[in-house]
Amino acid sequence: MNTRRKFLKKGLFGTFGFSLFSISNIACSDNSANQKEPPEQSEQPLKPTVVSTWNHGVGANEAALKIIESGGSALDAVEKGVMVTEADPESTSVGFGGLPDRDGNVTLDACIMNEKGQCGAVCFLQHIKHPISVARKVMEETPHVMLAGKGAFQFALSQGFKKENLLTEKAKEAWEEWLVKSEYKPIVNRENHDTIGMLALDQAGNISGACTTSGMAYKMHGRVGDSPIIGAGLYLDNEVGGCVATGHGEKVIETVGSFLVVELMRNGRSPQEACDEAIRRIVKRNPDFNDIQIGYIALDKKGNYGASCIHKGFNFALYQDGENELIDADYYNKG
Ligand code: SD4
Repeated sequence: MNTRRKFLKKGLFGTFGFSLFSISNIACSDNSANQKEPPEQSEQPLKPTVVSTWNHGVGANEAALKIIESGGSALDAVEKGVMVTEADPESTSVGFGGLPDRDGNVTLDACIMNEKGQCGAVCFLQHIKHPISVARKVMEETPHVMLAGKGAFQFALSQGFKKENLLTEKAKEAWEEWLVKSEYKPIVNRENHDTIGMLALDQAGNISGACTTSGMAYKMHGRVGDSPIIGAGLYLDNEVGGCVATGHGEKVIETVGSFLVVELMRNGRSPQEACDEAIRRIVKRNPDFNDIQIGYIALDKKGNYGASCIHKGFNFALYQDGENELIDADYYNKG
């Protein structure tokens, strides 16, 4: 199913005032990723928007859009939005129910960033269901940006968070099955509901972002991915826009992916062009890119968005103009 095409139909015949940007965005998705037809940037007035990664983004957006529609802040929206996925035991790559590391521990990474450029993060955090809220507390209640492991856990307890067992039966069974071969191999588009990254643009024109994950399944104990690292899993600048990443975290860190996308936008690229370029940089450095999946979503200050990935299969949820829909991202590997 080409959800972008469905989206275009709505844009042309259904939704009042849908912008030219949507059309150019779709045109871009139909081109080969190597063809450079720069999508037109809309000069439309501000459009309050929420974008987030994967199928589970739709439910997360629902919670976020309620806040945006009632005039709330983008920061509250992204926190409340991703909390939906963190609490969902069916989502085996975020929060409660996340697949454990190779030793059977669920360890969580998250970060949050507001329109003032302030940020907070936790990594290698265990036993706390909502790492995103701990990350926000780090931002608001400490002089630091990131707390890790035991220190992050102790801080969470001091802030009133409860210690919980996050390893569900389903995740435990999957891990026990994995133990038989104990082969670590990240799988492209695994289960199609990985890390949740979200960007929101509120009615006041401010942008904020959040990113939260249980990381790569069966990783080494202590491994931290891109998701809690400002500039890698998430970055934004309220003068320009923001970006979130999902996928093979090591490759995102190596290219400081989200920062790169925002800087490309600052230099005049559209969100779509910036995401495409950041994906090409990873492909260029990794001749073995067949085994690597990365997805980026970017949003600028007017509500123009873009998304790109290496292999077909990455999708994202977009809330804009009263619609909350799943869209297939453009992808590099058309061969
Ligand atoms: C990580 N980027 O820990 C995360 C995992 C992820 O799609 O997003 N998977 O590397």
